Amino acid sequence: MGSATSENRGTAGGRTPLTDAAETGLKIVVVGGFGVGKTTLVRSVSEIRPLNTEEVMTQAGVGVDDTGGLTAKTTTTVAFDFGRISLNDRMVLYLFGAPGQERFWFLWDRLFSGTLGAVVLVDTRRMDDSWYAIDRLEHHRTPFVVAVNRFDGDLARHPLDEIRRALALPDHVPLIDCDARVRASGKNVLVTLVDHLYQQALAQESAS
Ligand SMILES: Nc1nc2c(ncn2[C@@H]2O[C@H](COP(=O)(O)OP(=O)(O)OP(=O)(O)O)[C@@H](O)[C@H]2O)c(=O)[nH]1
Ligand SMILES: [Mg+2]
Repeated sequence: MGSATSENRGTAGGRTPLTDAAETGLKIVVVGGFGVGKTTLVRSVSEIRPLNTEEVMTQAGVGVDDTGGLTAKTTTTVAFDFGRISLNDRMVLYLFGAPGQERFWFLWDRLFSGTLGAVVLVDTRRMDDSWYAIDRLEHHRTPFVVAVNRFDGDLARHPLDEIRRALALPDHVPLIDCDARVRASGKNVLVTLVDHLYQQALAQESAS
């Protein structure tokens, strides 16, 4: 899974017990097109050994699975990923990574049940794959942030404002860059989402 950095090495394999003070558990889903790095993100930030349902892609998937542009990818999520991260002593996020392939999308609506917020991961090489995720989240009225997983590291090639326009994202939806392989970067995505949820809750409170 990519190159491990000193930041993510060792965290996913460990078993950090949940602190006694933990009182707020939030369910978060990570969605997006095929191969954008959803499993990678859950793995790199999770403080428990994540549950993954990866299967090796075989010849049987040729012509069914659209692997265009993803020559190095050998496995795919067939149900979901599950991980956990404590943002602070009291707030714990339960992370569910969705399967990206179209033939497993029927699982998504169930996965959304009880979800407080979502991360949409985007790969600029396959931007169209993001539409379905954004559409489903808007349908469920689930607040979300969009994180661009920069596979080539080239932030200048597709600036964020260009991506915002291409995805027709309203201004209030946070849009950030990330590297799903790096724990600190993945954690930053989650903190951005929690901040967004908090701001939304405040806005709703003052409106009522
Ligand atoms: N170069 C590079 N590779 C990445 C990055 N993020 C993920 N990868 C690699 O891209 C591949 C796809 O990542 P996954 O995490 O399996 O993607 P996924 O979205 O879970 O895929 P599905 O579940 O099949 O939809 C893996 O081989 C990762 O190591 C990145 O930021 N840069
Ligand atoms: Mg996956």
